[in-house]
Amino acid sequence: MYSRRKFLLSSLAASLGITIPISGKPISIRPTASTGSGPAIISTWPHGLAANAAAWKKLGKGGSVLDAVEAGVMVSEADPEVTSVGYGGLPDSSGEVTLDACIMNPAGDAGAVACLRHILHPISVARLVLEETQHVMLVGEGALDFALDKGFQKTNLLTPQAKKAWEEWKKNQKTGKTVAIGHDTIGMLAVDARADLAGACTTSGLGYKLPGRVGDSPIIGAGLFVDNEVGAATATGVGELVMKTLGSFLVVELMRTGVDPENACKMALERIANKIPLKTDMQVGFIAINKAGETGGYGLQENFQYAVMKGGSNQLQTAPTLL
Ligand code: SD4
Repeated sequence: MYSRRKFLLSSLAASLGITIPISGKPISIRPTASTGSGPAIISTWPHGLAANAAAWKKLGKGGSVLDAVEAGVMVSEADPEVTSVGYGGLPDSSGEVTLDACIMNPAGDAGAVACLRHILHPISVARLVLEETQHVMLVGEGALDFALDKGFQKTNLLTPQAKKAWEEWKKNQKTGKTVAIGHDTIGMLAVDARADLAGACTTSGLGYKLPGRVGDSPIIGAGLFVDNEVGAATATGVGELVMKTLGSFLVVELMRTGVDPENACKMALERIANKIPLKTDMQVGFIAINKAGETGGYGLQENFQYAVMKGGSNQLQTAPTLL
């Protein structure tokens, strides 16, 4: 178990950029994954590159940091090749595509939708929940009615490819074969030239989930958290692990103690690994940014990548791995 003493010591070590031996085993604190002052954008997975480019354009044209993260993740929502987000997302076990999304602005205001069907851009509905209601989250039919009321159109989100994959999955369920379920939720965090932060997270959730299942992505503090005094974090992967540990909130709180973004992500993964029995196919990735525009990410398992855009350069990074 990760004790309070270890936690405090490794936070201190991280803030000082040094190595402290704890329980005879040195905890090595690597320098932060990337440093610099804003504006900066970070987002999950390789499709984050295209999303970052769209977000950067907004920032460049004088858009707000909230406009930037919304425009960024909309690229993945509309991309049929991205099978965990929006159009083209894998459906639930009954063949329905249901979407979860949330967004936070520098003031700490939040909007979210969960289990929303038929709407291409759930992130924009989440933004309207933030801006035009006194609530934080709308779900299911209520979220759909709200979206239609606001002028969103119904769209068929189930692409022929996703339908085929679901049919294959159903066949394999009968024969007992297991099927890998992809994970490429987009979470995006941005800081602008005034050091204001915003974040957005949007997903179709785990493929073939139980109907009605909601993951971490629309839950403020789990899939996304922004605190304009400190930084922001977002998550991808098996949402149940992130929800049980309020992962993104934890990453931000670790940064508040002085831990750099990469090590804050690592320590939140250690919390998961120490608390929850894990299966080898369970992935979780966190990314984080602080007010200075420093960014970092960490994966539970191999192959977690994230995209960072700073000073006009947009680059894919492979995150270090905990297990
Ligand atoms: C969820 N965290 O619904 C999401 C899934 C995900 O890429 O990340 N997919 O649990």
